[in-house]
Amino acid sequence: MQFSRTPLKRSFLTNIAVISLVSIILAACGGGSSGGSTSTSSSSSASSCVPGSNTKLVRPAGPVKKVGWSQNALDGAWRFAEEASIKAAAQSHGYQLLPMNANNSDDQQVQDIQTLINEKPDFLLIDPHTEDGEANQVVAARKACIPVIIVDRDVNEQIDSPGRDFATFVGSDFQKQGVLAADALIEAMGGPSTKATIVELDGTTGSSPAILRGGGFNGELAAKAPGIQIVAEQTANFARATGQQVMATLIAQHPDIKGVFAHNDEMAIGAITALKAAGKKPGQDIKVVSIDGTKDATNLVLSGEEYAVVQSNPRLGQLVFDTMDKFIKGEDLQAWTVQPDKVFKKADGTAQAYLPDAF
Ligand code: GYE
Repeated sequence: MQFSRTPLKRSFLTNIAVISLVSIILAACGGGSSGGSTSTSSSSSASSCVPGSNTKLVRPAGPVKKVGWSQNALDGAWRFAEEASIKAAAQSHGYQLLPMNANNSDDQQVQDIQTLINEKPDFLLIDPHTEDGEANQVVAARKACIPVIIVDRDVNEQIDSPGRDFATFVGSDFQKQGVLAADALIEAMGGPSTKATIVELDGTTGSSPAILRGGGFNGELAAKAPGIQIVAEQTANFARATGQQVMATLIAQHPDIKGVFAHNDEMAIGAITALKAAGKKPGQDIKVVSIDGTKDATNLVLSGEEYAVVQSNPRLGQLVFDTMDKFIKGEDLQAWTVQPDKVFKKADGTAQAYLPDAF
């Protein structure tokens, strides 16, 4: 594993530990009646907030109208589905959305968030490209008295704290997705006592799904099936074409591999194309597992070329805006508002049942 961050950072246990610690601190300060919340009595109203020097999370002063939305990219089925879901939910909640698209660039996203802060929205939603790239902008929004929800990908929580710099994180448990992907690949390859080699295609370096999916997968594989060795691990930036290029090189270098784990469906689809071009039979001599739940990948599961797809539901809009409304009303939020995910395979009928919902 090339990532230095602990793979369990975003696990439930960690969150429970964070939540407990915050509860203890709140209780010690005489505040915070309900356990498990982070953005409670410490948050004040934006009306009494002085932009520039604000140190606490604030709740909007009046009715919310304008909501800023900083999207890291619009480059594949997952992001298009997420974008559509955010836009539809903003509309149904009656908010004006100010959308920005950073095209997979940290520099662009930093600028986008600054532009949104200058627009003085009542709320800001940020889906960060990487954990570190936009972390200072979340602090900038807090200083400017603008409440933030982190959507889908997390920020570096050493820099940004839930309950101080942002109200909550709304998204999936990426670490768990990595564990589920490892379990599926172990099963596909013949069980925990299998001896074989595989390769791993990483998502965007420094992004929370790449860090946590990789960590969850590697930890589970080492613990459950130590005879399955990852002989190469390389980023393909969550992109189909790059996945194809990288896989073409890796299969030439490691022709005997029996499995591929791709951090997302797009890279798996590219990898399957490259494997076939190299004369391999994905689904027979090489098993492939990936994460997302796109229509294209689900169809590959149904055709037998991919073994399983772990869901990462991009339709976060309703949950994001419902959570925002709770915060606006003064309710306490969890540090992490989780979206549950499933596994889709051919053999048990789950892929077929899921297909009509695939994006
Ligand atoms: O898996 C990928 C997208 O952040 C969970 O980003 C998301 C990931 C998703 O580009 O397809």
